[in-house]
Amino acid sequence: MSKDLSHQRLELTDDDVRRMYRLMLTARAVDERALVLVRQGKTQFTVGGQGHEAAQVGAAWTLRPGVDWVLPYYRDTALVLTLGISTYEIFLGEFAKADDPGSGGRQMPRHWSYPRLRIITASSVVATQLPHAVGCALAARLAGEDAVAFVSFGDGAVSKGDFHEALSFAGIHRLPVVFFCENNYYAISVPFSQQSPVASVADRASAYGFPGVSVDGNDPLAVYEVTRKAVQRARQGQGPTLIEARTYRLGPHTSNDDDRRYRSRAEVEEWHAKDPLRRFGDYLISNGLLSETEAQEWQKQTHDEVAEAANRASMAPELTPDVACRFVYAEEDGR
Ligand SMILES: Cc1ncc(C[n+]2csc(CCOP(=O)(O)OP(=O)(O)O)c2C)c(N)n1
Repeated sequence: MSKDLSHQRLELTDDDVRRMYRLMLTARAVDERALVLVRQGKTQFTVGGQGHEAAQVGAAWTLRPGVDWVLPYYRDTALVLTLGISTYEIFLGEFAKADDPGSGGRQMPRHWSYPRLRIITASSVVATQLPHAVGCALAARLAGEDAVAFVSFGDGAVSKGDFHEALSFAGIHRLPVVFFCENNYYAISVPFSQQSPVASVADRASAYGFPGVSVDGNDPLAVYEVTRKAVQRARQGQGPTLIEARTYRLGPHTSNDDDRRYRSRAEVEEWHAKDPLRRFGDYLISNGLLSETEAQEWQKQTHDEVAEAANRASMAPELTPDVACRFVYAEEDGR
């Protein structure tokens, strides 16, 4: 049995890492179920984060839900599950039900918005959440709060003007922001090498006067370590950090995408061999923190729990036509 107890060095308990793994399994089960529902014609569209689970759980573990401002992007299922959104709530969004807490069924799925958790909704327009996060950080500072703003985005976002404006402003004012790039090397079909003249996202931070760090995004403990440091820096008034978590999207961009048209199967297989679920499961098992039997039971339990949540959400009340257009345009009574 190997004795590589990295989590103890990071002051994470055995229970912490078990819960992290369980969340990763749950997120994967949500994505798999959601794709099945689209294929069955029961929902219209979905977007999954298969492969990103380690990066997201590791990062989310450093945040204080309801205190820190969180501006996630559509791929962040494991991140929001870690912060406290339930699988049932996610499926209310998948089915565009009236009780969907994100938008009451008006937004695309996974465009998270949960005021109680200080999760701020993002536009579908890539990178717009970055300047919003900087605004949250500035507001927190002006309000005298010690809240940190955490914003996540894909590698495609770093080619947008919003990215540069956000990092520049945050750098000048040393704002408490953590910029978290989930670099999966593709912006739909465009490989990272064709949209960035430099190989590392993290290197860009030096142009704005704060640290940038690249980390293995398929290792939740490595991500936890660098994000914790970035959050501490932000809280202590030392300013922003740019983190680049290197990972891979194991599935298509969305349910509308056919990634066979732009990625070789050999490349995808290579990354399947580095699947963060398998890696972290092996870590737990080889260190005696989870038994093989328990691992199999957890697989089944998470799938069953997710199927039950999806089923319950499918039966929730529909959004009715008389209210469907509310909150889109200004209303006569000023609401
Ligand atoms: C400004 C803008 N351009 C194009 C799109 C269409 N679009 C949606 S997602 C996406 C790819 C984004 O890739 P990335 O930021 O790397 O995140 P990933 O989906 O790979 O996690 C694109 C081009 C958009 N939503 N907004």
